[in-house]
Amino acid sequence: MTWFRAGSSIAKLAIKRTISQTGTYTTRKQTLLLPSQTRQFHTTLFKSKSAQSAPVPRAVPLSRLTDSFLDGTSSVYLEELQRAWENDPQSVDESWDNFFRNFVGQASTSPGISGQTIQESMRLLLLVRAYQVYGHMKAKIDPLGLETREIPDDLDPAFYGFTESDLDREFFLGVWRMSGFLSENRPVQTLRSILTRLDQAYSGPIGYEYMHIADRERCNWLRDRIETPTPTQYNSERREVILDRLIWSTQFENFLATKWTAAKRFGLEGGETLIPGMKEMFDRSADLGVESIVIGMSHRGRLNVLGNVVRKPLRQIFSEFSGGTKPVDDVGLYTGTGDVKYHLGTSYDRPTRGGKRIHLSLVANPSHLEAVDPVVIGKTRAKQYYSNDINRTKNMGILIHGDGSFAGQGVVYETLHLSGLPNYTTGGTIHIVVNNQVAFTTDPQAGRSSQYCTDVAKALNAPIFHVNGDDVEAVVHACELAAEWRQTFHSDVVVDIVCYRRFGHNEIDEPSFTQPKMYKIIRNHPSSLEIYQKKLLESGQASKEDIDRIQSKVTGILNEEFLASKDYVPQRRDWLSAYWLGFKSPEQLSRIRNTGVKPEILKNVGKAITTLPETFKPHRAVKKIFADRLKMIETGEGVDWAVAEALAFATMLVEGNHVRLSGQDVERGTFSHRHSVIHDQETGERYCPLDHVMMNQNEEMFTVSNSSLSEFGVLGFELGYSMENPNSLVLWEAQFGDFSNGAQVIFDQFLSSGEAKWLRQTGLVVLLPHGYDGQGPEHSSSRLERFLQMSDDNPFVIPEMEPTLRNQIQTCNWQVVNVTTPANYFHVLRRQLHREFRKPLIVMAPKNLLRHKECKSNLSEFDDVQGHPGFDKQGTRFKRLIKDQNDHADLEEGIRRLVLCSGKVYYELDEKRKSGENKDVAICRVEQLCPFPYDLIQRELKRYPNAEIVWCQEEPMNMGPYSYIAPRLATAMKALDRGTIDDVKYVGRAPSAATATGFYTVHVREQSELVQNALQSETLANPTLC
Ligand SMILES: Cc1ncc(C[n+]2csc(CCOP(=O)(O)OP(=O)(O)O)c2C)c(N)n1
Ligand SMILES: [Mg+2]
Repeated sequence: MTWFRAGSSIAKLAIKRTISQTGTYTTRKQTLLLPSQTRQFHTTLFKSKSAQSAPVPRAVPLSRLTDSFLDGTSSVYLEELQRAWENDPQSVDESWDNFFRNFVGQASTSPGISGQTIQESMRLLLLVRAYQVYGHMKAKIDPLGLETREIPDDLDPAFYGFTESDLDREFFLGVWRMSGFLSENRPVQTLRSILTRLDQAYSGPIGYEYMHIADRERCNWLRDRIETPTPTQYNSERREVILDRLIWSTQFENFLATKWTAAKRFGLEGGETLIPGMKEMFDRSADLGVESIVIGMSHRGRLNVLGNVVRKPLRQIFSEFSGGTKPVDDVGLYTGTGDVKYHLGTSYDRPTRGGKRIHLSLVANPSHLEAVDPVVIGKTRAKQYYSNDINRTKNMGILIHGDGSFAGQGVVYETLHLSGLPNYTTGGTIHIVVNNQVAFTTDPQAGRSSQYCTDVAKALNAPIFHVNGDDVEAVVHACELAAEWRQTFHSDVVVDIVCYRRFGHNEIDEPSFTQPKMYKIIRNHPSSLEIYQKKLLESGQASKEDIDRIQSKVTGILNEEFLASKDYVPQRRDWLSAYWLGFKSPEQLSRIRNTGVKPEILKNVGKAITTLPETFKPHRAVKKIFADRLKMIETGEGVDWAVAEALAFATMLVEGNHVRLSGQDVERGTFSHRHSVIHDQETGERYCPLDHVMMNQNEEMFTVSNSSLSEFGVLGFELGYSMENPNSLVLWEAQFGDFSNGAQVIFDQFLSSGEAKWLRQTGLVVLLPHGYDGQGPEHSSSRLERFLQMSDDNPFVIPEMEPTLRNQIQTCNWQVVNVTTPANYFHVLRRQLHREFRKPLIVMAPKNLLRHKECKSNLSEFDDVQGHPGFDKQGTRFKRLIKDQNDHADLEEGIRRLVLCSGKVYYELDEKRKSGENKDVAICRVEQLCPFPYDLIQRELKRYPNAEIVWCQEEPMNMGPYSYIAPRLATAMKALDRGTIDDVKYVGRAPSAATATGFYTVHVREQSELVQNALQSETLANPTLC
């Protein structure tokens, strides 16, 4: 390709000298200034480069510029145009008239292109292409002008052999199957005009990155909008709105700064144009059909967004700033722990410029940057489902990022990667980066390896608009364009607002400690408002009076709201969105309901979920599984885990709920047990029995979906999904529970504490396969101890346990269960929806119990018939504790040991007991670990008054439930005068750093030893370790 490097270096040097003197394109004859522009654009310079010598281009007659130059379609088009011109020269554009006159040798009004060579044409095209690809490298996007970027050679006309003398030559450029420069009905332009327009389009205050998108239609769409003949101009009405919004944004921060000088607010100063940008984006989105927007953002500018964009009442914001008062609820004191002001969420209906209304919700978020991203997307997706937004054009997610966190946090990538997945897509998220070019004290050079902080989005084929944050009209334009892109292509788009941070990371930080040079510049840098006002005044587009009028209006309102804030009393409990009306806070007792289902319904849905279409050809083994399942339903015996789960889902669907299960490989199930989607072995067609429980069932009503290989992103998504509507059972399953700590931030910051901090309930179910079966340290433990440690029930206080008064679960932050029977699993899932509040449920899910011959239930354990033999009179429901399966009376004085355990170790203990002489040992299963079932534990303590009390677990002593159980069991014992914590005897593995041994033989030995120990006839030492 070296021959493209045409043009002598001497000529280029000469040109460079001339240009550097004038700063404009010059020719010997004349000095031409660029057309007057409303914005500042870079000037294309011919750069001096030691170009290699190249063959001298040879002129080629136009007649030979045929298909080697134009593709087939273009030449046909040309011929048609020529015919039209021959018939009537007036019928074509003047430029075409000139073109054809030149072509046939007639006199024309322009010099013509008769000297154009094929090589020149191709080089010109390469130059245009280079601008499309690299033009952003030259764009003036940094308001501080700090960035020293090497402009690629590809943008230098001299690189392609063009010299100064070519500037006023006309070149043939058009008629390609492309938009923008290469498609105009204007075949010839001077090189000067081409360069000027390229600079205006690509190297002005917006740098466009989109050529990584491998889709001609999308690129053309953008080219159409970028390569416009003249830059966008807003009319006076729009300019006034933009000015008004920028004044609001700027004054809001100033006001807070003067009223609360020492308070942390993570102000937006330096990035104030975000607000007019967002508002215009929302207005444009509303014009294009968006009715509801879910917003996620971190600290920077959050209060400004809350006040000026979401329209949270300013008096409320100011009241919270002054320390606020805890919200007073009309029904109780359900106020939680609260959170700092810049984390709180809210939602409002906001009128738009176009006269519509748009619902905005800002999701509460923790300090953990970017953690809210997947939550917002999940909530958006749920809104789309509930509003039947099939095209995903009515509900949209918007995420606002910091430059440091967008580049650094992995969850950004995990979230972006959900965007195109059928069961996770939301039809495109708009990302705005408030790129203040610093992260706390860290410079971009230390904070990322990529050129831009937004490079991660290129993996998604998202267009990226880098815009100078000082240029409010450019910001507005980029934001509008993003809204149009999203509504047109239903995919992600990024607006990177390159700005600065006027003060420190927060208002009490000193930024010059670490960024002295930057802050020297910032100190003297005018605000974006000052810049805009000056521009409007100088161009006569606004008068001083206009500006003063808006300024004093805003000051007046801010002061009024400040005064009103002093008497502000928060009234409304705003966690109750429409769907949640009627749901109870912890002070309002929720009824305990049975979760059993009528036998005929069980049989009916059971049949639906076990029958496959006759023509469907499943795998042989799957066919047998389904035949066996049908038998379970028909005989009512031996119902296994997978069928119990499917029955729970099916019955909830019949009751009108939405059910959604997502996670890695959940369709088949990691352990090949679920088979909720089966595949025709000949056609590959999929069939999901749970989609056919009812006639004409909406396909999405039951959703089961394999997810991307992400924990943080997907769990966050499902959490957001679950929070939208309580009438849904949303479940996330980890491949193995061990991997769930990849989503630790979601567990810690949202799931365990979200209700306390933000008064938002969720009934999300998390299935974590857990259990010691010799698969080594990374496939055994869900870290049950951590979930229990995060539980907030007081270990030393027994709450009210009387069934009609009990609200233990309502006041606890979540539920942690380790269920051992299919029926109990069925009930615990159904319990999630059959109550008037929502609470997260952490399930230690089984692995080997999925096929364990003893781990079966009869259909009678699922039904609602009261008084089955062996069951409580209450009918069937979730059993928080399963008492000993031997037929023990209310008082068993002969039992010498009560072994309490949880999970699959029960079956091993039971088997051992059956094989030996241990009839004087009782074994009870604590199915619900948290909140602790004090009442049932005490019932069992009373049943066995002489028993030694043992906690047996298969996890190492520093793991598993032991540390949670011991103090609570002791509290229960103490209340009955049955001893203290010293009397809670531990039997299990010794403390360990790793969760489990990697040697199978060691596992087997340990496992049998701990079971043996728990049942040994001698009194136990405490602890008894293996
Ligand atoms: C996950 C996470 N890690 C670290 C922090 C601590 N922290 C708070 S703000 C901040 C810098 C953020 O920089 P950037 O994303 O550029 O946003 P900016 O504050 O500049 O707007 C850091 C590291 C955090 N909040 N979250
Ligand atoms: Mg930053």
